[in-house]
Amino acid sequence: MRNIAPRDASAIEALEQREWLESLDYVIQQGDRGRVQRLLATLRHRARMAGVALPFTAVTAYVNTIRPEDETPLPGSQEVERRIKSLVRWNAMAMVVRANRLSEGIGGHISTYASAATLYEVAFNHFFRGKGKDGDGDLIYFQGHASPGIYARAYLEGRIPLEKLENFRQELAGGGGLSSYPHPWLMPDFWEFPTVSMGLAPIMSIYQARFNRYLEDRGLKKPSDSKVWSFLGDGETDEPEALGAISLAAREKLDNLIWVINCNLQRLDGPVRGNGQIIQELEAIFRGAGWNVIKVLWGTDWDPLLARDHDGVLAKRMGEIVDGQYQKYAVESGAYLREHFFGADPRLLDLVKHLSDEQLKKLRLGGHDPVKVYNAYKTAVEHKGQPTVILARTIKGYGLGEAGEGKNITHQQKKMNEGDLRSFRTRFGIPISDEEIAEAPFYRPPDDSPELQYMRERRKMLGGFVPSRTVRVEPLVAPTEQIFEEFYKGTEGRKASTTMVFVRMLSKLLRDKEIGDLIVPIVPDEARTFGMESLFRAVGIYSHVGQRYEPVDMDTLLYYKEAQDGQILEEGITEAGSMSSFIAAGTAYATHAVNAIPFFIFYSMFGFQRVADLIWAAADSRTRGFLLGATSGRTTLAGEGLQHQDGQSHVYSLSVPNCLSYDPAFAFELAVIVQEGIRRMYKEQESLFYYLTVMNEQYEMPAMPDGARDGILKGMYRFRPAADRKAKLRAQLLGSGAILNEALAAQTLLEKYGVAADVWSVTSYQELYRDGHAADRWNMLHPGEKPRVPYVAALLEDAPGPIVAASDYLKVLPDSIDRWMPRRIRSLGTDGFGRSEDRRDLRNFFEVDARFIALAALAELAQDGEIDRKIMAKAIKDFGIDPGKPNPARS
Ligand SMILES: Cc1ncc(C[n+]2csc(CCOP(=O)(O)OP(=O)(O)O)c2C)c(N)n1
Ligand SMILES: [Mg+2]
Repeated sequence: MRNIAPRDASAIEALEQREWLESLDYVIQQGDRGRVQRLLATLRHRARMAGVALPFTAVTAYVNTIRPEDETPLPGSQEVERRIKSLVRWNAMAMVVRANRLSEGIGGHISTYASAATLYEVAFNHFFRGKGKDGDGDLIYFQGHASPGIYARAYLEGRIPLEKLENFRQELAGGGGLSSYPHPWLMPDFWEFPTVSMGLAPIMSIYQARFNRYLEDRGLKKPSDSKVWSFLGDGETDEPEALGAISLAAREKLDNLIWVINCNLQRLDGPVRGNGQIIQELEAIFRGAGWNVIKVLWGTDWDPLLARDHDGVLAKRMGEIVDGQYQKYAVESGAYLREHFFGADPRLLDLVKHLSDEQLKKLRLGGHDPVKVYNAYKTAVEHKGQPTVILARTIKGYGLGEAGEGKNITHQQKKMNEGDLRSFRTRFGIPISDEEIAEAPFYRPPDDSPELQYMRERRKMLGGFVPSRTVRVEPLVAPTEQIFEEFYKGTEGRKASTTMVFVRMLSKLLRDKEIGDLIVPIVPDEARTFGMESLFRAVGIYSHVGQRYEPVDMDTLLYYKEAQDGQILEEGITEAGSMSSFIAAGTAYATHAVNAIPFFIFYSMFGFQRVADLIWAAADSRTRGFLLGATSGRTTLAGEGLQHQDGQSHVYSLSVPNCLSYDPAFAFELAVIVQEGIRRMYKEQESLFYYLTVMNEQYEMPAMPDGARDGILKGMYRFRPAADRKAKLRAQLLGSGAILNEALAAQTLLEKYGVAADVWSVTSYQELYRDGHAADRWNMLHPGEKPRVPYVAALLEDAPGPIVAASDYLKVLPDSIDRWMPRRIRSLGTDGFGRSEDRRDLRNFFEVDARFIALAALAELAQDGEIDRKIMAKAIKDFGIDPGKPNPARS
């Protein structure tokens, strides 16, 4: 090949580039963007095939995604909307300031809403759809710390009275108040979704959008184009849950999902990425995951500057400033901006030479510009085939001026002095006089003012006020007794585990004519572990696109069947995602008037321990349904050891007020509990959910003793009384779950020592504990009335002898009911780290087997002076117990 001189080479390249650009310009001018895209894709492919490595870039320039020439003007009156927004701003600020004057330190946030006001107001006036007549509106996750703004708007709309506004964060005040953050539990007619534990709203919104599709695909809800909106902070995106499921949203093509990330570049302590650019970082992540990304960085004021930026110096400069520096520009003067931002290049200085310092200071950011925000939302709503994320740049504490705008302290600013208030008022044109200003009074124009009329009109056109939670569901007919009958009979000699029993019960419920369609089985890649794989074929695994492949096990009876109307949500390995599905399904009675009945079955250890905060969110959301902790019990799950053996979930679950927890031992117990749960949640429409532990030890399931039903639900009943109730030596043995069998075996062991023991099944320490405390409390407050007796106290009132309680969970569970016992309870449990072993050795290790239960009873009898301590020593020998064994609680 002939050598080309360097000068010639660059000349050739320049020529080449010009020719190629001219060709490209020609195609662009034809006006078909698809053609341009295809052409470039073909070129890229050709280069790659020829071995040319192309650099990967997931980010676009630091400018707006939507070009000014593609924008549409904002419909309606920008001026009235601006005035409405100012009124909301003022009242939101006043709420926090006034609350803190009344009660120092009561808290609240001014600056989050101040930065997000435009993002919300544009949506309220043009996009958020209320539930209207057909009940199918948008589902909106409001950023928790922006709640003052949402309340302030509801006040202007006439939905929240002044007294309540005065009682922001003082919910116990006379007449009631407003909860600090969105809590459906506390304001069930207003808030739909709890959002304040950061990171949870984003993941919940993804699964909510997917669940909306699920209901449509399964014919349980009319198809609609309603959207799920989630508003989050840029700092919030550091929570693993926030971004952890974004690929699911893209994979499922959830174009009914829109995220708005308020990129004020700040979190609580300081900048989100002082030395970097959070917006570019997020753009790369979301584009990489397959989302439609819309950057709204610069306001309309910047458009003419960018239009004249022919050689791209301005865009380049915009892209090289780190966030910490941008924050500095936000608090500095126009002169500073000129010197430090534009001063970097004479061409930049030239671009803005016609603007005064004052005008420079006023150049607005995209997230504060209604036209830019409107166009972003419009594009998002119309976008097909992908979820959309809007990255909107704003200033934290916008409008607070010296009191905090853009400053690092702004997140927690709750006070405004008279001067601050005066400037805020003047900046936003609120008609409050200098005399009144110090009070920071609320301001609401007359009902017939153009602002309030406009607000109401817009909301009427959009289907009503939001947020608003309305339950329109009809109570469900409870499933027939028939479904559960076989479980009352027991297994008649066959062995089964409670997990197997549960799966059988679930299959029967799925086939039920009344409620079968409403059952939503949710499982995170453990269906085979729990023996649920028969359901794959029976009801199908949900997939919006059906099954596009021939499953490898097609020729087997139980093949892996995916279907568009599949019923099972097989979530893969994500407990957080499964929990989010559980919440979406368990609140469908409120969001879609559908009585969906979710059963989320997980490895018990990865439930309360792993995703307890989402379980708390479920409680706050008034979720209904069943959580199933499978392979539960620290000594019942053999082999797996420390990593998997759950001994604490019943302790965690005790802290969730509307969660009822049970540790059933037998099929009939489980049947009674599930039947009652469905009745209470779906027929009586109570806001409860259930946590049931099911185990994998197989044993014969007995028939239900007469009269046990009530006790099963209340938490305890006598399963097998002592054979000789007149015996001199008596004891009471309490067992739960699989450990009940150990108590029964201990009953036999004790007979050899002349001790006649009653055996009780404790299905729920939580229920006993809650009932006991409720009675104590009532008695304390009603001294003149006949005292109430806690259920468990009445049950054991005349029960003679020591009381020994054993479960597969921590000793603190039985200890929790000690107060209502006729004598001190002796608790056996599984405190300590688990081990990988078989069941027999584990129960020896944790000291919860029949021998230890019997020995504990003998020890109590010896302490009472009823038997000689030598008998204890004999038992230790007879039972082969090693007294020198390490304490499992510490080893
Ligand atoms: C899980 C969790 N951790 C911490 C907090 C406390 N917190 C509340 S707001 C906040 C900063 C929020 O910053 P960002 O997400 O950027 O929202 P902004 O107010 O800036 O819009 C923090 C740390 C919380 N609410 N939840
Ligand atoms: Mg922020």
